[in-house]
Amino acid sequence: MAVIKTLGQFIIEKQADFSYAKGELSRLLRDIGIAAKIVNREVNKAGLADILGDAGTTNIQGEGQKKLDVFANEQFIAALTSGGECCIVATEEEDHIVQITSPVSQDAKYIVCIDPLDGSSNIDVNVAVGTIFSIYRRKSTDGLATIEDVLQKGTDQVAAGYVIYGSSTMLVYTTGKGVNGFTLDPSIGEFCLSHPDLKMPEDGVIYSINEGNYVHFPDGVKKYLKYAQVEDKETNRPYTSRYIGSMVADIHRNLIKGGIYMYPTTSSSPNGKLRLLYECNPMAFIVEQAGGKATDGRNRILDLTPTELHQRTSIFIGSKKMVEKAEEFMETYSPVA
Ligand code: P6P
Repeated sequence: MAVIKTLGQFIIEKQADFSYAKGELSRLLRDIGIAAKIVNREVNKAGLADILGDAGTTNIQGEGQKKLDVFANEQFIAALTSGGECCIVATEEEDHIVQITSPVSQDAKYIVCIDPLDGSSNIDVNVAVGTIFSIYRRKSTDGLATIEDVLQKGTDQVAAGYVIYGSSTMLVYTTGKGVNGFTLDPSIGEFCLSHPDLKMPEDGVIYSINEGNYVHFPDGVKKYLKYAQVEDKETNRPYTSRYIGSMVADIHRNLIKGGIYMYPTTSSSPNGKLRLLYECNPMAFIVEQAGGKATDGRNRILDLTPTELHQRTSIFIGSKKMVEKAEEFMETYSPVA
């Protein structure tokens, strides 16, 4: 009889790994897990509840907000507020940082950057969507935490994770000691350890990119795509193209099977589309902890210095050998559009 290990049990068990604010980080991770279960409940019945379609509002990116991403944003902020371990939330859905000023949170030690519902354009067509989160220590020591506490390099993350609301709902996270995956068992309402010590295959045959942007890609990307499509049995080419339009789902598949996800600069997105703080940094931390690699085509994602809350970057992330091969093409040909 397999022993069930819940997310809560695992977090407590691994608490000894934390050298700073052990109990607080454990509590924060559990708070995120609780909000994920609430969001999952709504995602799973999205077609029934009156939360499909647009909320009529737009986020700072000018993207139409679907009701479910507004709901998800509210749930995570509420969970982090009641948990009391987080003093600031930086979220894709809010133009500015959200100060958690409840008395309990005044001396909270952590900052959370979050994309509450990534890939939300897929909600109405029943395709996997995800939540992405990143956790930093607060650096300031007095008064209210500020944007300076949020603009930290990816190498300063203390934890990062994602939730994928797919054929099953999984929570995958790291605290810098490897990557572990938990699958939600709806019959007991618990995330249970299902993918201990996840490792990304060093190489792969899957590439994920929106080829609709082909004419706008840098030459290095165009050359890499042609390399991927040319037959060469020794290097298992042509590769397979898989693009879901949901970064969490594409990267999760590549984490399990091997592969590379790319969102390069294009002429319409000269700095790339994906956001550094709450999409690329957390996913890069997780993928590196699983043995993969994440760069902007030349520079390590985790080393990039954030200067703005919703800053964008190009990203090449996945199996180490595939990212390195793509970097070779970026190095040889023009690295920008
Ligand atoms: P495009 C979703 O909006 C997202 O941020 C990622 O999850 C996804 O991979 C990408 O953008 C899709 O962008 O331009 O290909 O539709």
